[in-house]
Amino acid sequence: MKLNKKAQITQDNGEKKEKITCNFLQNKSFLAIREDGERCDGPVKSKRGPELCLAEKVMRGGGEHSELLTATWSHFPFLFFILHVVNHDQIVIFKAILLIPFACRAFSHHSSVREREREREGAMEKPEISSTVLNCISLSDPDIHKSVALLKQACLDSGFFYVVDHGISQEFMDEVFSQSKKFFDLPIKEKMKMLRNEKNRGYTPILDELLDPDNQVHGDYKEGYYIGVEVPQDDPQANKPFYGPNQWPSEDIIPGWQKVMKRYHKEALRVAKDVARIIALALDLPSDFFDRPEMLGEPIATLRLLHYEAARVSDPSKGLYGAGAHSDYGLITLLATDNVVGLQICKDRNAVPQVWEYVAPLKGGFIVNLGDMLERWSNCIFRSTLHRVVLDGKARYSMAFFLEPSHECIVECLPTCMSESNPPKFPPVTCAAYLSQRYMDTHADLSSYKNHTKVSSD
Ligand SMILES: O=C(O)CCC(=O)C(=O)O
Ligand SMILES: [Fe+2]
Repeated sequence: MKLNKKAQITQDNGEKKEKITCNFLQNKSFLAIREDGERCDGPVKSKRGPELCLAEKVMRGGGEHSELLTATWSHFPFLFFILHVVNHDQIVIFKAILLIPFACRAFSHHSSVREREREREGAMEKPEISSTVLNCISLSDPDIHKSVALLKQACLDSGFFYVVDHGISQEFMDEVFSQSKKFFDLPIKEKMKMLRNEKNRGYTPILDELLDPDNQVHGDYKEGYYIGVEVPQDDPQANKPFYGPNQWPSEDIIPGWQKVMKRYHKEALRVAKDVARIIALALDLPSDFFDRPEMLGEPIATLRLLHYEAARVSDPSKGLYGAGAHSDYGLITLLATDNVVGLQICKDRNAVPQVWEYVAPLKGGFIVNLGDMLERWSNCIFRSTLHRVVLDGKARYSMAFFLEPSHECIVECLPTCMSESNPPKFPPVTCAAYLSQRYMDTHADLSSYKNHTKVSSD
């Protein structure tokens, strides 16, 4: 950017006075820097004018950069004039002071650049986000009709519901969270040794994933770890795109980690299949519809541990998110979270403005959401809902378990979800092809980590 003007103002905050240099850029933007070289955030009060400058820090491309906040100078030309003349001829200041009432009037219309920014944000997005109320399905409830009715209503309404009484003890859940934290606490050099491979197994660093390129300035502020179905390298099944051996941190580094994660993967798969049976009933299908070999016979079932770093504050108005808006790809996702709030859903992705609601964490329970393959199977009768993670600087841990069908499974409109007046909305697609495309669209190219892995393995 080209620097056009420079001006100094004195901020008087009652206790001390400090000089602030404002750099005007192409008469449109400005950057305020204090005497000590610090960038100045927030409104600066000056004896000569109510508010002058704002600067914003944003994170871009993984490193810290500063971005200028654009101020429309056309709204307050008088103030600019004051700054301009003060800088060049101190005597003219008295003439300029006469203009202050006009300047103040201009400001009373536009109380501050920041406020207008906020108003603009407000017009795009509701600033106060409420919590949604989700149906809760108990897997131990003997009244299956009740469970089916609750689940069906949730699938039609939000595509999200809670599942409790699933048979995984709280003690074991706590153990899995604690082991997950141990992994993310490792030095980055250690974690990079287990960088995600072409089978999507292993570590995904911060910013690796970009879920919502239209609204995000860079990737998600989260790191993750993928654990899939364990298939030895010499097994013919390992040729399939989503099957193969997992990567495991060595026992010396985190003892017991592999055993805990393998057990959790198995337990979560059992719960997910239980939920799939209720979904089948809700779609007027036999309860074991998804259990058939060509469906969930050899599922692609992926556990993803997630860690949202502390001190990374999300800001939708600036395109900064813990996880960008997306819908999941498969049949269903079982999400276990710690008690840090952050998950938001948008029930109607086409609404303008979009309305986002928080989903409250539920200790010991799963938040379950439907994926895009189920939306395709059900011809959009069941909803695969947009969701994202917005954080206020607290660290957060979650574990997503994605249930997708067998590689060769053909995802096509279910017989109970089409009619003459409601023909299939999507062409049939194989699970593996669909999934490969979705992963490719959202994850960084592995070649971009070449230098990192070289350094880590040195
Ligand atoms: O961490 C969360 O709460 C959500 C994660 C998520 O949506 C995902 O991994 O697909
Ligand atoms: Fe998700």
